[in-house]
Amino acid sequence: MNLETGVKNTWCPRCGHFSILAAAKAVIQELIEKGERPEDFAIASGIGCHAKIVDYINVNSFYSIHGRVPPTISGMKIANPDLTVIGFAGDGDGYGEGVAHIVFAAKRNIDITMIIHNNRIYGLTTGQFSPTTPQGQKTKSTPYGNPEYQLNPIKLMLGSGATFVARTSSFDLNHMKEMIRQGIAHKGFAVIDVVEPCISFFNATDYIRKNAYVMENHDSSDINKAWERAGEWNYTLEGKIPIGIFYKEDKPTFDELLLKGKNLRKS
Ligand SMILES: Cc1ncc(C[n+]2csc(CCOP(=O)(O)OP(=O)(O)O)c2C)c(N)n1
Ligand code: SF4
Repeated sequence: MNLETGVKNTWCPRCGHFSILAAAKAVIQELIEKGERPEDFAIASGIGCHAKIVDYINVNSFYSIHGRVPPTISGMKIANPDLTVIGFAGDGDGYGEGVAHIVFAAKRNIDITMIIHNNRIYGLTTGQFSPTTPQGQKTKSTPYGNPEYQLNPIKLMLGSGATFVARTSSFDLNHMKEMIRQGIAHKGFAVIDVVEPCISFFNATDYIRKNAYVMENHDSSDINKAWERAGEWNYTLEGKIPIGIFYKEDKPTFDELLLKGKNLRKS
């Protein structure tokens, strides 16, 4: 089964979105080779350069509206709980425009996977600062430097109740694939923050390449340790970037509880 769509790719050369596409496609392909059918998957994206990803993967997909990936794929999951649903969002899309949606999807622990293309800038609209743009960064909309403090989405997701919280780097394809594999396998709300460059408007290629490292000896079942590790890097342009699973917990999912409730009402 070939997941190519034949649609012309219009991302800038070396954009981080390419490796996210390669990793996501490889993992979906693996699952199909293990017996899943292409129609067992449904994917959706928000609005931004990242969103074009749904045009480039040949499974059922929906190009949604800005920030609304979590409710879109939540609806898919509730309507057909047998589907594996994966959402793709940008940092502007997921942590800015749609921040309430991602917080509430995490709070509900609905069984969906969100992959965040975190280039720390609004790419499609040509370089305005986003929630994860470091303070002081000069962008098109902050020519004297971003006056706002940047958001740490790992802490946001831990605080919202997400039961699988991971970070990876677009420069480590194998690691990215492993995080996506595990995120999809996780029963509950999984979020994978992919740190990547926007070549045209925030090219942090060298910094990310040089500083991302895989966490070792981290106990991902301990929320306090997860919080501590999340504070090691605060989405600046300084210091090492730990990647891996910060936190993982098994607990009943929203879709399970909702459907159980429905069955109970029927009986
Ligand atoms: C409700 C709404 N507000 C604003 C926009 C304009 N807009 C389109 S894409 C975008 C930013 C996308 O940035 P991001 O989600 O980080 O994705 P990237 O382009 O970097 O991949 C904005 C503000 C819109 N389409 N809809
Ligand atoms: S503008 Fe940035 S995010 Fe958009 S395609 Fe180009 S490099 Fe990628």
